[in-house]
Amino acid sequence: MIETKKIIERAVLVGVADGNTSEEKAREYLNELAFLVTTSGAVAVKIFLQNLPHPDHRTYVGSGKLEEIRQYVEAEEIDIVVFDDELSPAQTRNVEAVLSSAGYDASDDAGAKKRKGAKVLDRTRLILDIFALHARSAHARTQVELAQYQYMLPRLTRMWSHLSRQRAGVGARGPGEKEIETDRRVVNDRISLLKERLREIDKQKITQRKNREKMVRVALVGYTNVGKSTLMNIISKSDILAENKLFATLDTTVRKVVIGNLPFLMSDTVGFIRKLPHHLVESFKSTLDEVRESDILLHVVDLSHPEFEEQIEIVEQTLSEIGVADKCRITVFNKIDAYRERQASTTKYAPDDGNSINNLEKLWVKKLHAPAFFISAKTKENLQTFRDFLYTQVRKVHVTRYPYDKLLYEDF
Ligand SMILES: Nc1nc2c(ncn2[C@@H]2O[C@H](COP(=O)(O)OP(=O)(O)OP(=O)(O)O)[C@@H](O)[C@H]2O)c(=O)[nH]1
Ligand SMILES: [Mg+2]
Repeated sequence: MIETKKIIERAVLVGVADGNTSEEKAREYLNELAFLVTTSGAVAVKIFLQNLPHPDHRTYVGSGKLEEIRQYVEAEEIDIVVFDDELSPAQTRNVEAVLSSAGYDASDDAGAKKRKGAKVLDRTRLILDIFALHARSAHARTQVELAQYQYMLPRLTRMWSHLSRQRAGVGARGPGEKEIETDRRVVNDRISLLKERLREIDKQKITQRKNREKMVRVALVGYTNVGKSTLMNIISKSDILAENKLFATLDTTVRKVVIGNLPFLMSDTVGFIRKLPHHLVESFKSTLDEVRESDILLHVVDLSHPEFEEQIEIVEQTLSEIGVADKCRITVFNKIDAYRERQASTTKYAPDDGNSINNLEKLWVKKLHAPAFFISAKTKENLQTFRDFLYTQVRKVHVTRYPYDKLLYEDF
């Protein structure tokens, strides 16, 4: 029997701490990039961080730094170099000219001859790659493919020839895997076709949504990996994939939930991230229709994440981008169990006795001018209080829509 050993590609990460980003913050960003790399199936082995007033317009980092990276890539036989920003077509070309002659492409099965050249990926292409990996439904696959082609279009001549030298592995999933087409016209035709297909799917979705009549709709939104699907599973007693991965969920799932005797619809959807590629936001617009058409948004936050405040801002920005900034909002600070653990390991004091959570709650209710709950979807702490509150909010919307039902709920 022939044994095929899966080779895990090794990556180095490259970031810039510029005028707006402290070195500490840039490291935090690179940790997130490392998590993206892990999610895509590779492993990050080293970080290169340069302090610059702004990224170099020709090569992103300075030429000295790039040479240092090249030497490392060559010495350590690195497979992928990932940049923590979307590189311009020119930057990609220049960086590739230096790096693709260094290192080895290890995506061959064991025994096959190794080829020179490290892959150059930017943040956008890595995220597109993860989306391609996780897309299950025809809807999600079409949306990702459209975003990939749109990203490729301005990079076409260089990218196709570059892709043709690569085979499977991180950064090469989706259309790049298929036959290489060199004709820009063919790609444009493909983009039109995908858009047409999406329009068809959208039509079906609109009909589906109309059939749901005027049920109250609650949508879970939030940064990726905060626990949206876990919370959805608990509240709706369903079984959606929840994993310690970025972008585990791509399709919107809608479930009917009944609390007390009140039925409503709850949806779980794709998570947001810092610098979400704009092509993806564009092509995932219809996935986000469920959010746009919902009555109440549950913004789930991972309280245990060191950057949770920035994540809140990013989600708010993305919500504005899709035009739902003013929608009724409940903020759910999740993972208080992990938050306490982190507190206990980083302070000399006794483990949290609940006081700091109470204080945080007061602080955030004041800051947000809106209801906020501190829960753990894992241990179910405070879940009942949150569920009771959700019931009252859904009921408020419900009775405005079905006034004659009011009597039914009067005594509840
Ligand atoms: N410690 C702890 N972990 C949690 C809690 N809730 C969820 N998790 C874990 O966090 C990880 C992400 O959970 P998901 O529910 O997949 O998160 P998501 O927001 O749906 O993520 P995406 O779909 O990738 O955007 C999983 O490993 C969960 O088990 C919690 O309250 N405490
Ligand atoms: Mg999810």
